[in-house]
Formats: sequence, C-alpha cells, structure tokens
Amino acid sequence: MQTDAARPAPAGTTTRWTAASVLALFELPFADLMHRAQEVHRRHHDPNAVQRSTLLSIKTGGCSEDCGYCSQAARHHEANLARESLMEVDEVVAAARAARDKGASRFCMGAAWRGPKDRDLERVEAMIRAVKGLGLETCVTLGMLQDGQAERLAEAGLDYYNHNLDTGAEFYGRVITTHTQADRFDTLEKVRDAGIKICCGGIVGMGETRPVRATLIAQLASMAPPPESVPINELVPIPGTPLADAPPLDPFEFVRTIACARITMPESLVRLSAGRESMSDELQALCFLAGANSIFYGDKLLTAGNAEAARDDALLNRLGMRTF
Ligand code: SAM
Ligand code: DTB
Ligand code: SF4
Repeated sequence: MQTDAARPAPAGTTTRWTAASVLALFELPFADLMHRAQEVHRRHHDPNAVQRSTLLSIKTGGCSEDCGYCSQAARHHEANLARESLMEVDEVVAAARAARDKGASRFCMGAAWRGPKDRDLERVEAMIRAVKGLGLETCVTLGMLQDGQAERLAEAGLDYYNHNLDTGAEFYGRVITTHTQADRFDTLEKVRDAGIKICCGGIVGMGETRPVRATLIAQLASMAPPPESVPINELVPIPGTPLADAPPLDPFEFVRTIACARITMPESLVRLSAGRESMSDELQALCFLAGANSIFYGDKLLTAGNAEAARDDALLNRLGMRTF
C-alpha cells in the first residue's frame, strides 16, 4: 500500500511545495521515496548520465562574512587557510582548459567575497569570456551583487550564477549572522532578471533537523522557476570553523534529501556536491538512484578535497554511466 505522499501528482498538474508537503516526502518509507524519485527522474532525465563541473577558487580566504561552515571567513583564523588574491586571467584559463580536457562541461569560479567590487568584476568578466571561448559552460559564485553587476556578468556571457540558500529559513541565523537569507533572495532576483541561469542549493549535516531540511527543499522548489542547478552539499567539517564538530548526518538522510530535491524539482540538475570524498561508492550510487545527475569533478572543491577524478571514472564505469 502506498501512502498519499508516495503517489505521484496526476500528469499535467503542478505541485506547490510547502515545508509540510516536503516533510511528508522525507517521512516516507525509504523504498517508496526512492521509487517516487526514480519515476520523476526517468520521466525527465537519462538515469544513466551524469554532468561534470569543475571548481576553481579564483580568490581565496579573507572573507568578511561569518558562515559557520566556511574555511574562508577571515574570522575563522584557526582554519589556517592561506589567503590568495584574485587570480590572473591566464592562470584561470589554463585551469579551465585542463578541466575541459579531462571531460568537464562546466567550469565554476568561486570567490570568497561578501560581494564583488566593480573594479574586480572587470577581471572576472575577462575570465568568463575566455572560459566560454574554450567551449565550456561558465558559472561564477561571487557573493551578493549590487545593481548593474548581474547585467555586466550576463553581457560577458555568463551561463550560471551560484548563490545558495544554504539552509532552511528558520535555521539560517544560527549559521550566518552577517547577512540574511532575504539578502540571498535579493541577489537571486537580480541574477534572474539579468537572464542568467541559477545554481542554488544548500548544505545538510550542519546539525539542522529534518523539518529544516524540508524547509530548504520547499524554498528552492518554490522559486519561480526553480533553479536550473541544485547543489546539495554535505557539510565538509573544517577544523577551526564553528561547525567543525557538527554531528554526522545519517547517510540515508542525505539520500532522502537528494530524492526530495529530485521529486520537487523534476527538470533541474541535482548536484551531488561537497562531501563526496568521504562517501562510499555505494552511497554515491544510491544518490544517483535518488536522482542526482551532476557532480563536481576534480581533486579539489574550493579549499577542501573532492573525490579523486580517477576514483570517479572507475565508479561511473562500474555503474555503466555516461557523462555529459
Ligand atoms: N562567497 C560566495 C557565497 O557565499 O556565495 C561564494 C563562495 S561560497 C564558499 C559557496 C558555497 O559553498 C556556500 O554557499 C556553501 O553552500 C558551500 N560551502 C562552503 N563551505 C562548505 C563546507 N565546508 N561544506 C559544504 N559546503 C560548503
Ligand atoms: C556549491 O554549492 N558547492 C561548491 C560550489 N557551490 C561553489 C563549493 C563547495 C565548497 C566546499 C568547501 C571548500 O572547498 O572550501
Ligand atoms: Fe565563505 Fe562565501 Fe560565507 Fe564568505 S560569504 S564566509 S566565502 S560561504
């Protein structure tokens, strides 16, 4: 017998997701939730294909914000991260070319800023133009944008802007106090208005409850339209940050989060993002079954390690998955 939440919405109807209706998904028996995620996944995507993005930190550390998970906040000096100023365009292009040659289709450039200064944007625009010229999709994550900045990025040919909601509204202030989730929505609106696609997701495993995870997914799914890319990060606990000792998340709860993202955002790419380095191959395979169809590819995320490319190649090969 299937419970109500296990039943798919009738064809041609749209579902308005609330925290309560997403929580009902989270609470399904695991097999029912996975079945529903697979149904949605197979209706909208090739279940045997995974997209690969490569990350590069183009400006590292020294950030004014206090995000509790982040190694790059200036105030988390015990994380002992070496600061690096904005990279030169040709260094970035060399890294992008290497990523393309290894098979990535999207190159994501991240900067540890509260937001970019107009004079920094000029160099970022040059990076976008050059990386796009290599035939890669471009993504940047630069923090909060001021009026006119999204238009400049669009003009440079930017495909995606990454800006995460990070956690459910009710938990946001417990993790970050130097800006609000409303500030994040403000930037997302500027990005959308400039015609740039949105990459927006969050982090789980920060000590939040299941209802908080349900709020996060409902908030993402309620964006109109939902983000084209949805990164689901598992906290990478970084010594010296306030969340270094967050209690580990039950791996099945992580898989459930992926499944809920897939069901509520059928057309989006759902990215199995940070945290893969410490996940088993079997857990990652469950995430693909739950509807994840994108990964970060390359031995490093921004400052933390990622699953090694050779291990990913072997895993995708063992699962008979192709890449795009
Ligand atoms: N400063 C910009 C911002 O905050 O949007 C861009 C860079 S920031 C590092 C990008 C995203 O990385 C954050 O929103 C967060 O979701 C993710 N992130 C950062 N540190 C993480 C960690 N230790 N574990 C998992 N995800 C993390
Ligand atoms: C996202 O959601 N995850 C990426 C990307 N967007 C920029 C970043 C993960 C960072 C993990 C911790 C680190 O490398 O410092
Ligand atoms: Fe880290 Fe971005 Fe927060 Fe700065 S704004 S502390 S880089 S997550």
